[in-house]
Order: sequence, then C-alpha cells, then structure tokens
Amino acid sequence: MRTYPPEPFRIKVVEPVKMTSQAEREEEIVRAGYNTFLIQSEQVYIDLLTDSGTTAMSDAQWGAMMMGDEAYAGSKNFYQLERAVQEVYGFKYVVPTHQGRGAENILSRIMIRPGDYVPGNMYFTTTRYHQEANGGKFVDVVIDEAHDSEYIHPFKGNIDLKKLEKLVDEVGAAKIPYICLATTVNLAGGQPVSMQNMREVKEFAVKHGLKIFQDATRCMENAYFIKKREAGYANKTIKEIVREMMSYADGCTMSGKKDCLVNIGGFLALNDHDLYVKACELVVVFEGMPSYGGMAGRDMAAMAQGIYEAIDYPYLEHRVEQVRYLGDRLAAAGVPIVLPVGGHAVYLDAKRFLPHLAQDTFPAQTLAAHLYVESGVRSMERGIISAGRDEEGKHRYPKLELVRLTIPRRVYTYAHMDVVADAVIALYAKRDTIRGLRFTYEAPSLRFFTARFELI
Ligand code: PLI
Repeated sequence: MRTYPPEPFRIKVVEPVKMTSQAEREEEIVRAGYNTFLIQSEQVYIDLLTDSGTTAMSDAQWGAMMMGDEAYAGSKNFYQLERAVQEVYGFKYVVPTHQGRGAENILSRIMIRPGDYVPGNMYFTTTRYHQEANGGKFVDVVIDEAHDSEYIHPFKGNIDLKKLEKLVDEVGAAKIPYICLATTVNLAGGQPVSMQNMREVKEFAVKHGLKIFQDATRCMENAYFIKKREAGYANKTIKEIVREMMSYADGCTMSGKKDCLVNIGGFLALNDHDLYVKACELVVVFEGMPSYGGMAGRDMAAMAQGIYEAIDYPYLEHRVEQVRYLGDRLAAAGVPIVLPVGGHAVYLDAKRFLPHLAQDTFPAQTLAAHLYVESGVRSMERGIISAGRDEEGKHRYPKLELVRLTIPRRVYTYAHMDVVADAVIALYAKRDTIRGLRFTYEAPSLRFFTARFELI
C-alpha cells in the first residue's frame, strides 16, 4: 500500500544542478565563513536553505506572467490579485508589498507605539525586528510544548490563553496593539494552530477589545493539518478552512514566496477601512503605488494564479506528505528531529545531534556547515544565531537549537529526499568528530544572514 502520495505534476522544464567534490565544498565553506547563507548557489547540489521564493511555478503561472500589465497605476494584475485574496482569504482590502517583511514594516508602523507589547506564538526574525524597531516588545505566548522538540502534539503552534491573559493583566489591553498569530509556526518546526485555538483567541480578543493579525505565510499548510487532524474538518475544502481561519483575524501579513507559490511578492490584507487608508499612505513611501506595492504586474499575475493552485488538495497533500517522508526516514534511523514533522521542513535537533557542543559554540550553525561539506545539501541554522542578542547585548538562548531542512514547493522528488536522508544519517554516524564555531563577524541585527565564523 502506498503511504506517500506521488507527484501530482509532470516535469516540463529542468534545471541542471552541479555535483561538487568534497574538496570543492571544503574550500567553499571556508570562503562562506561557515555560513550557509553565504554559499554560492551554484556550489549547492540540493538546496534546502529555505522554501521562500524557491517554488517551481506552474505553466499557468508562467503563462500569466506573459500577460503582465506593467502600467504604473491601476494594473489589471492588481485587480486579479485583489480578487484572489478577497475570494480565498476573505479580507476586504489588499496592499501588495515586495515580500512579507514589507507588509510587516507597514503593519508595525501603523499599529505599534513605543512601550507596546506584541504577543505572538513564537517569534519570527523579520516579524520581531519590525515590532521592536517600532518600539514594541515581543512576548512569546505559544504553548510550552512548542519549545520541546520531542513532545508530540497535533497543534504545537497553539497560543496559550493563560499566557495571553497574564500579559493583559500585567500591562493592560491598551498596551497591546494586536495579537500576532502565525500559521504555521516556522521556528517551532512548521507546527500548525488548531481552529479551536483560533476561535478561542478570537473570543479572548473580542472580550478585551484586541485586534488579531495573522502571519498567514504558511496558512494553506496549516489548513491541511486542520483537515487531517481536527474533528469536523475532514470533509471541508482547503478554501473553506482558510476562510474560517481568516474570519477570526482582522487582517494578515503574507509572504507570497511561500504559500502563494511565487518567487517574489507579498501583501498586507485588512478589513478596517481606516487602517487600509493608513497602509496606503505608507506603502507609497516604502514600496510603491497601492496598485503594485513592490511588485511588477507580471509578478502579481503569477501570485493571483498561485493562490488558487495553493488551495488545490492534491498539490497540498503531496507537498506536506513529501516533507513527512523525509522526516520519517530520519526518525526511523534514530536521528533526533522535531516531532511531529511540520508542514514545510524537517528540523534536526542540533542539541541532541551534537550533545558535546555548548550552545555558545553554535551547534546548529556547525551542523549545517558540516552537512554541506559532506553532501552538498544546504540547510539553515534556526537556533542561537537566529535568535540574536537581547537589549543588554547578550545572546538569547532559545530552547530549540535547530537545523532546518526546508523543502521548496514542487521542486524536488522523493529520490532527492533519499539523498538528503542518507547524507544526514551518515553524518550522524560520525557526529563525535564535529567541532564548534566562533564568530569572526557579526552584524548588529538579523545577524544570521551575514555572520562569519571559524572552526574552534
Ligand atoms: O521573507 P519574506 O519577507 O517574504 O517573509 C518574512 C516571513 C514572515 N513570516 C514567516 C513565518 C516567515 O517564515 C517569513 C520568511 N521566512 C523565510 C525567509 C524563511 O526562510 O523561513
């Protein structure tokens, strides 16, 4: 019996990838300062750095790109995108941005004042950056289980209502501009939020007069988990589930580079007209006209089409189950990973993989660098380096010290997943030989992108 769905597409265009030698990769990792972000993509065999903007577009999306209306104002592709967002997400107003962080910038500037607190179900790097840059303080209100890589929970991204209540009691609702609800939770391992939790958070928000903005970056994958795991949703379509999810929010920020199946683009969606007017005032400063934001007409056309493809069940089933295939292979070999396997990536637990390395010698960064040298597979650190420093300049020490094997959408086959699994399993067998890293360069913010290291 087949337990993993086959590819629901056939391949029309191929992009050759280069197989490099271990000696070449050893040279490349030194050149890149042991930071996988700084490796040249041509030196990578299987690129699992991110699922962001790495999607393979469909023939219909490429066709739509040829219909790009590049008018400075009022492009027909904007109206296509607006219709797609209104129909699938259910929000009234749509402001296109160049990518997700463009929408985060605008939302944070409109909503957050110095001294505010922004509760969220675990931080995301750029989201928290914009909240803090506008004088807010991020407060983690995800359930405790999300910080435990071994704890099995169907909706590990849920908000802990007691934590939310405690925050409201301590600082008062007036100091909370909105609740930031991410679906799914990237840094917890791509973990979903249940519909019941969203409903309860909404009830709480209404009671206290709070707004909710979703970080809907991977909301389709979240909807898939709701369909599979939550009672009452098995017979609902992904679109129905997404609409219900969004009905509990006042708006969302979106990185189209993930669940809208495009290589660039994003949007801010809202229901409140006054907030929309403010967003339009800011989008012209930071992105462009409200009818294109930071996007070309053709990119809006591709994203409008991608939104409809993303709610297609066979696509979504293959996408999430392919990730599970990789996770199952690693778990069966005893490799420590975050469980349950999330929607977009398999996360190696670097603390358990390399227990002989202290967290301030950067186990996840080290593991990502070694995996590249061993196999040409590129992954990403999601641990102490990503967490950055606190107000006093000290490292934040997150409980989760992870390496993310992020699967691009519609790009790789199960055979590629086998290559990745074999490489990780081989590295696990010689884990005792791996040494840690120290900084040779560190940027003041979002340091993970550009930091450089050397072997200790
Ligand atoms: O990369 P952007 O600016 O389009 O989107 C920012 C962003 C916001 N929220 C979440 C949950 C993300 O995962 C996210 C971007 N993620 C990246 C780049 C990633 O590699 O996961």
